[in-house]
Amino acid sequence: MTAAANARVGVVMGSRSDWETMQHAAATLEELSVPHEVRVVSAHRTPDLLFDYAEAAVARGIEVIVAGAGGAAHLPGMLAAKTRLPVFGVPIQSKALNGMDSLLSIVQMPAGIPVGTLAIGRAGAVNAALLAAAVLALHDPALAVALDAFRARQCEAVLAHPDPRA
Ligand code: RP5
Repeated sequence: MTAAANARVGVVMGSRSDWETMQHAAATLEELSVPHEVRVVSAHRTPDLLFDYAEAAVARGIEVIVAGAGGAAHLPGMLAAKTRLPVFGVPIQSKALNGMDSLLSIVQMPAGIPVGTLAIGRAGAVNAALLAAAVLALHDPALAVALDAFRARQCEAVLAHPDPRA
């Protein structure tokens, strides 16, 4: 599923240490059978790779980018600056400031270059993947069915256990 050849979603992160959070984005895409790739691309440590990745993404067939970063989290914004593809940013829960640094540096994009910013941590990673799938599902009936089924399963799981003590 993660083969780069037919990837439609690029899941990128600033460091291997972000994988603990970003694995949840990949797992969600996997559950929906969305072809995706996973890459470490650092805005600070590998700036040229960042430019190359963003500039080549459209031609390689990537349709949406999910980008996780922590601290001074430039990665989603810089990717968005270099590609017209939708970019969804996931603030990683940093040790020093609990992810508030990541959140604010991703969400406060000046007008003109948007980054859709999700919640800090696992919830953001899962929801970024779901948003990416929702974008693709606009023109992919099979994926729309899979997304509806995902939501139905989630609904049924809650309704099946109404008593939190049980
Ligand atoms: C950011 O710096 C990464 O996105 C990561 O969240 C943070 C810390 O990276 P490491 O020092 O753990 O590699 O670029």
